Amino acid sequence: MSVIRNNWSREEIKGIYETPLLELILSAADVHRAHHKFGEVQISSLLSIKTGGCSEDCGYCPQAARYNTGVGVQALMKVDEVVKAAKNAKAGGASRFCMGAAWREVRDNSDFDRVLDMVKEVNKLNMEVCCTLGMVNEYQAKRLAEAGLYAYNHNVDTSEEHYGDVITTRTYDDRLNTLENVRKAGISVCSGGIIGMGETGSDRIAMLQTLANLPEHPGSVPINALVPVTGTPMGERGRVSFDELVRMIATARILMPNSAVRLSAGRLELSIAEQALCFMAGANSIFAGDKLLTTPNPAYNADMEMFGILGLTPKEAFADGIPVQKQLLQHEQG
Ligand code: SAM
Ligand code: DTB
Ligand code: SF4
Repeated sequence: MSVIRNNWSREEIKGIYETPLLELILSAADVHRAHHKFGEVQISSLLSIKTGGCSEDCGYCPQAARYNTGVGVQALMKVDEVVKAAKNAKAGGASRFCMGAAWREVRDNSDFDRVLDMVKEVNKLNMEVCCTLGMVNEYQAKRLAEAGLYAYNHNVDTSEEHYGDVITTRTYDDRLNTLENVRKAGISVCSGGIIGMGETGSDRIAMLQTLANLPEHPGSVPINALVPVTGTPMGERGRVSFDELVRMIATARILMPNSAVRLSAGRLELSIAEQALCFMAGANSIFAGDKLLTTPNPAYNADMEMFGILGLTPKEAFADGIPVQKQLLQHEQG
């Protein structure tokens, strides 16, 4: 077992990140085997509950109102439609259900009340419920926790240094504050980033340092490869090569041994062999389903075929323990 540390230096991380690829994969695989059931992969299902029309200027995002990407605006979904989607996801083997909204931040209005109802209902299906709704304050995080939210996704996206080249409508500190509010509410933090946005190797190392030196390691760390979408400022960028993705995953695995490392956006471009290297290097979670939020993802059947070929098994919900809030809720419900 590796010691869990929150004081990684840039030099140490650089040393790991720059290890020759196969050796890096082997080291990460050792850490992975010591801390997780090898070959067990969490299937998360993603649903965009409110799409497009977002006020922010995130340079990668097809849902920002200011970019002409062809993504239409869709108001917040109804609770019963969401529950139906969650049931379908569960039937397909998903143990986590993540609801995403194209919001800058949560506001205390009837839409938020509806999201809280969605959380309560999906929770009853015995799935790990996750939301990604933009910034939240302490009080909103507490309300989400009380509704039974298991995890909250809010990515740091890139390094603090590179951040201003990607987003100008909110700061890196805003992001870290949201993560702190989520952590304090007892919700599992899900935070990672995107590679392929013109960042340097040092930026990637700095981003991993930010994540690994949080007061507690995030419960899950999504590593996204940029999906370039025409109309966004990053629409013409090339795709990252698989070895860069593997290197990021392996380094994240070594720095944060207990976290789930999620091979997130960008899988459509990867062969099964390339994904196999990602799983070897410590990835143990994916988003399954034909669509991410607005962009395509591998077909469900193709993923199940990959699970069969590689001998991967879906991870059960709550295998890492039931959070305090859910225990309280279950107690109340008798
Ligand atoms: N609006 C909320 C927010 O920004 O926190 C939640 C939804 S937002 C789409 C969630 C995350 O999706 C972003 O932080 C980013 O990391 C990721 N993402 C968005 N567009 C992407 C793209 N084109 N390629 C890869 N990842 C992307
Ligand atoms: C995360 O890190 N990746 C997911 C999830 N968290 C919300 C989103 C990826 C979105 C890719 C672009 C799209 O489909 O709109
Ligand atoms: Fe809005 Fe989130 Fe997209 Fe940024 S990433 S534009 S906040 S939906």
